[in-house]
Amino acid sequence: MPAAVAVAVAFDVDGTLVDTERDGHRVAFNRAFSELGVDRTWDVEHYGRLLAIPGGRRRLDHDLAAAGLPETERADLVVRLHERKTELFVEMAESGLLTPRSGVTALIDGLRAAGARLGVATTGSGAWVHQLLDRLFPDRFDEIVTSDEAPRLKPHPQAYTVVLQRLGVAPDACVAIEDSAAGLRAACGAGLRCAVVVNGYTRDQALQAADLVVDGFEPTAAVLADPHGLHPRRGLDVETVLRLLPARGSA
Ligand code: XBP
Ligand code: MG
Repeated sequence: MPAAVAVAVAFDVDGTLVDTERDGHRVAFNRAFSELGVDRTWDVEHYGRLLAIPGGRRRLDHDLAAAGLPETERADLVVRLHERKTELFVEMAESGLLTPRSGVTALIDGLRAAGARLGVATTGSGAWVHQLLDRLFPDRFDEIVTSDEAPRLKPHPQAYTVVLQRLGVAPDACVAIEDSAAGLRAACGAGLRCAVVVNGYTRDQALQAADLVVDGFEPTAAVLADPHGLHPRRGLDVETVLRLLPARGSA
């Protein structure tokens, strides 16, 4: 009788566990600009374009360079801006302003009850990731990998490769839950199956490589109203996630 194979689910953070970008990180960046006397404001549309650049520090450097700031003046300013932005984002996390995406906590608890090991693989900085996850998802994840442990940022697969090693599972025994094309590429690059839960910034991205694309963790009204259950953009429940894994040994 083959032993049961450990399975795992690795969650992305920004845009997946919490819809952090538009009203979280973007707002914190703008407050840091204002506090440090930098004449920049990232509106929703401009920040959406900047999200193509992984990592807040790189995003800042790219935008200030595009605004004509020479590298000699940018280097120190980018570090100070990102440090202040991170402090402001932690304050936002601690204020209760940031909440889990609807339905994601129930999925996490259901996967845990089904015996899956749970990990996090994010491009975000450890300084705020641990604060946010401790507050919103206490004691739910077995391993948390941030840009501190995986400095090669998505779409590079390093965050997923590291979380797989720490969880002790093989790539084909793990499903990634992502929100973006960059995260999808990182998960696929590490050999994981991947379900994408889109959001306002990622809905129109190229997601053809995903094993499943859904609008949210809970079925939308259109799905519930669909008598034949054929609506393609259903929610994401435990069985749907575990069905993405290849057949595995049973106890
Ligand atoms: C999203 C990112 C991060 C955040 C900002 O990470 O690209 O850079 O936008 O956080 P993921 P930092 O979707 O992988 O969770 O400013 O700490 O980089
Ligand atoms: Mg993300």
